[in-house]
Amino acid sequence: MGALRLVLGDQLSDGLSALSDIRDGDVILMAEVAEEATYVRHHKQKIVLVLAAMRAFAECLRTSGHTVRYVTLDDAANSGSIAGEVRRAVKDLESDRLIRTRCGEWRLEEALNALANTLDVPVETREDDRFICSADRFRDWASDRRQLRMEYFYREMRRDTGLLMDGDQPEGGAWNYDVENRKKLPAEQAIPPRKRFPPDASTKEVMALVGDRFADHFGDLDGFDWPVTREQAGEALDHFIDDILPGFGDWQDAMANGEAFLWHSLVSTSLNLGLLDPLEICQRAEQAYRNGSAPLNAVEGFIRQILGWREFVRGVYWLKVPEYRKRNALDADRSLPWFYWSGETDMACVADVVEQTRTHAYAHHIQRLMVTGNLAMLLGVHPDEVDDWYMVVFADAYEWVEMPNTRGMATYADGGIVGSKPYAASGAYIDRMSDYCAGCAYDVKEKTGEKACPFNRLYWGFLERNRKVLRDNPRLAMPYRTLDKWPEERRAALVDEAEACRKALGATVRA
Ligand code: FAD
Ligand code: DLZ
Ligand code: SF4
Repeated sequence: MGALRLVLGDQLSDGLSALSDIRDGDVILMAEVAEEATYVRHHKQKIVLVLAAMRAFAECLRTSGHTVRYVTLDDAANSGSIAGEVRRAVKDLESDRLIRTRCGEWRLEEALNALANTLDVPVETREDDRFICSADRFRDWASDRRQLRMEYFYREMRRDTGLLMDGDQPEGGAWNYDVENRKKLPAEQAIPPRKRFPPDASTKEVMALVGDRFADHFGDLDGFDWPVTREQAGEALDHFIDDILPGFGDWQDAMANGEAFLWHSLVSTSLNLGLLDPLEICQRAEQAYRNGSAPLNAVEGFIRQILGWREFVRGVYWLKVPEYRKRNALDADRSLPWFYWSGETDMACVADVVEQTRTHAYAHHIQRLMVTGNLAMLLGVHPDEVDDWYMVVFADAYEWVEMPNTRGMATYADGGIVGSKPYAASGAYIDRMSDYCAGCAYDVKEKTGEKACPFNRLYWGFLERNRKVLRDNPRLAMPYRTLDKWPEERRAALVDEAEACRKALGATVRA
């Protein structure tokens, strides 16, 4: 008899609140369950990542002297769900209480709250304190604001943590150096090689299991090389800080055909599992600036992603869920075109993003936002289908971070909670930030007709179609002023042009 302490697949942190006061007689429960791999049909590499990291973490716990009940996916008695495994463990071990850390996703949190009402033992649910800003702190910050804007939240977090501060002023005199972080990659610019982590014997075992059980899930398995232990995640971080971070700022928004990683940190997979700590990463980046090995635009830009965006979207998610999951401000009603899965499209930018996503379960932020996200918004794809795709295809996907990015930032389905305007853009943006258009079957200079870049064909029709919701947005005043100067027939023709493009790309009205 002792406490049962639950550790979920994305709670692989030594300092997890559910483990903080562990004592002799307590048992840690970790369970590989089919439900977590199939509630959305995750990329095969995501499943391998989580299960391989869980096995490695369980081994560390055992080495530190803890008792771990570890249920494998192929255990004949496995009930298939976390709730089922908790119930089974409480009964088998005659545990006197359950101690757990709040889940990252609302879905599982609800399921475990429902379970608590039916268990015969008390359940203690502890906060997940592996974030820089607690849920309460965020709620406080948000409570007296009409609009939630990341930039103001970020400044407050800078003050709270002292990161990149010079007394009470921002280091260098500005809070944000984004204007310096929008350079296109010159053709001759060498791209640095990245440290990757080929699978060891234990990970290969998981790969065989996943290849067998989830053969029909999206994505390649063979090239799996993500860090799965805290040590590997630490090595990857060292490599990023020492060799890559100096170029992070300049090329943050750049895209290059066939180049998945560029100067991005690749820390999200480890960070979201709990193998790395967000504050520690920010402090390491700041140190690189203070000792002169990385410039301010790179370090500020990088810290803002973690201290600002990551903490902000997590706060928004827990503030607005579950209502947020239903938002569809633009009444998007189309289905997701098949090429999002197959990659079979003449659009060079989309084909490259889908291909590298299949290979690595990764695409960098601008690819997610301005290629696949922008296109889904311009096409009017229903947010449920957009969410499903983003949750499936990326190794770092968890609803708390995926949904505010997808339903908020990328598609404006939340009606402006996360972003102050839709990030809608024509092909000119992609042309400016990448080398995709030079090798594309479509013409980025053409605005209409079958040969024209689909982003161009869709852009004005999108604005006209969504006039009622977007016309009064001050940040869209300029394009609407342009539209308003055009006669009604021309505006109607733009809607027809967009409709023809939606049809040509297979964005049909959902059944
Ligand atoms: P870097 O570019 O090196 O950035 C450093 C870190 O900052 C990231 O690891 C991440 O932890 C954080 N970060 C950067 N941007 C964001 C952001 N907008 N929101 C939250 N954290 C951010 N990130 C996820 O972790 N999981 C997701 O499921 C996810 N889905 C996304 C969906 C869409 C439509 C968009 C536009 C963005 C999404 N992001 C998601 C945010 C971002 O694209 C990824 O965090 C980033 O690409 C991961 O690669 P990296 O570690 O190399 O990031
Ligand atoms: C993502 C995932 C997968 C694929 N499998 C498991 C699992 O077998 N066992 C587990 O404890 N966690 C898994 N996870 C992570 C959970 O989905 C995650 O903890 C919840 O979504 C809450 O964020
Ligand atoms: Fe993408 Fe359009 Fe450029 Fe083709 S022309 S790569 S579709 S932006």
